[in-house]
Order: sequence, then C-alpha cells, then structure tokens
Amino acid sequence: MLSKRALRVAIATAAATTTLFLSGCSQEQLSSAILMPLPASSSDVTNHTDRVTDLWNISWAVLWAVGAIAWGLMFWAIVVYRRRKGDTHLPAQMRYNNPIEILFTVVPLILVIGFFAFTARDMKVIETPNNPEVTVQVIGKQWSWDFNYTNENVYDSGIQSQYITGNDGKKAGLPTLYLPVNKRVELVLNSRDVDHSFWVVEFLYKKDALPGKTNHEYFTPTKIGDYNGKCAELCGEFHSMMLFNVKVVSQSDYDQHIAALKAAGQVGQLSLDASRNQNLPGVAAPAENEG
Ligand SMILES: [Cu+2]
Repeated sequence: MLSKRALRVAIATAAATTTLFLSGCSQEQLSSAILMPLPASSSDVTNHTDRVTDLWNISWAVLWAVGAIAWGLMFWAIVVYRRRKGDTHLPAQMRYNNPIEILFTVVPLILVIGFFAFTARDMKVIETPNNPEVTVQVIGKQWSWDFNYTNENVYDSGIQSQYITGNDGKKAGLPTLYLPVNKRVELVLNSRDVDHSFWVVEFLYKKDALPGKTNHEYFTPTKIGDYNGKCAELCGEFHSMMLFNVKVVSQSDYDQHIAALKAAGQVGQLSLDASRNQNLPGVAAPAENEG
C-alpha cells in the first residue's frame, strides 16, 4: 500500500492538473488535445484532404494505443515492484528476457512498416500527375509570391512583406491565388532566391519552392472558400510575413478575375530570369560580354 501521505499528494496533484487542464478547454479543444485531429475546416477542401486526415487520425489512434500499453505497463511495474517496508536488498537483477527482447523488436518493426506502407499508399495518389485543366506557376521570393496563370497567359505579383489588417480583421494587401472549383490543378513551384515552402494551411499539404529546381503539386479544390497560405520554410528576416490568400471560386468568378488581371495589363508570364541567383547548377552561365 502507498503511504497515506504519498496517496494524498498523488490525488491532490492529479486533481489540480485535471482541473487546470479542463477549465481552460472547450469540449472540442479537449478532444483536440487528446486525439489531435486535423481541423474540421479542412474537410473535403481538396480531393486529398480527407485522405490526409484519415492517415493522420489513424496514426494518432495507433500511437495512443501503444502509449497507453507502454504507460500502463510502466506504472504497473512501478507500483507492484516498488520498494516495501523492510526491503534491505536490491531485487534479483536480470540481464535478458528473450521473449520481451523479441517483442520490443518485432512490434516497433511492424508499426514502422505499417506507417510507411500507408504513407506510401497515400503519397502515390497525391503525387500522381492529374492531367491538369488549370496550371499555375508559383514563384517564391523573399518575401512574397508571384503567380503565373499559364493557360491564360496572365500573371499576378505579390509586393514584399505586405501585411495590412483591414477593418474586417482580414489580411489585406497580400497576393491572392485564384483557383476554379472542381478543376484539376497543377502548381509548378519555383523560387527566385532561397528555399521556400508553399503551404495552404487548409489543403493539408506543403511543398518546397526551391531555386534551381521545379516541383509540382496536383490537386482538385472541391470547396469554394477563402484559405490561408504561408511560407513554411524559414527563409530570412520577413519569413513570417510571406503570407498569401487562396480563393477557390466558381468558374465564372475565376474568368472574371483573369479578365481583371488582363485589363490591368498583367499579360504575359513573369520570368525566372529576374531571379537573384543565375549561377545555379545546371544553368548555363550568361555569355561573356566582350568589347
Ligand atoms: Cu519563404
């Protein structure tokens, strides 16, 4: 038996912790804290978000089960094999227990192979080219984004580090990527200077935008709405201001936006020739200027 004093301390600590924890939480936050589900706002936002959410939630469920078993065994051992009154010697010290050693090797191996297999299955679907109906080249730059609407031959350019909160509390002055709903989209990702990472929070996917390399991202936005974009790779002083908006809109609203860009004279494509680094591996050096 635990001594009465130890028991009292344990109960008081548990009660205080639980009270503190519960008092600051809504029901939703509580289940979030325990199960770590991805936000419901990502449900059905692209053709991939439900798949990503499932992978995440099932992984957490498995990890919690492993945790519960491991913690359970640990506390059981602490309590059952604690030092008792009158114990004067160490208990028998054992070096090996082969069944336990095998268990500790095989179970994690099965878990790692399982996580790998399910991740590989989902990555294969997400990373497969989708015969795009809309292609946009996204160019990261310190510290904003350029968008080339390839099919329509128009562009939009973000001004560096704009962050104005409007009266409605929304961020204004940020570059906005427009995408038509329910169309297969391909993003072509490049960078003008250093490593960036293109992340639309609700899309549950990030991809690096790197100088000297072209990456691709494939998805179909399935829900009209406004989404938040960020750079997810620490890329310099104003990395945190490298924000953008994504608007998933109807085809007619999309056409309207493209027409507005055209009317503003933003016709053509912003070239990577304007990038800072022109001496990247695989890029031919400009011809020497003779004379
Ligand atoms: Cu960045």
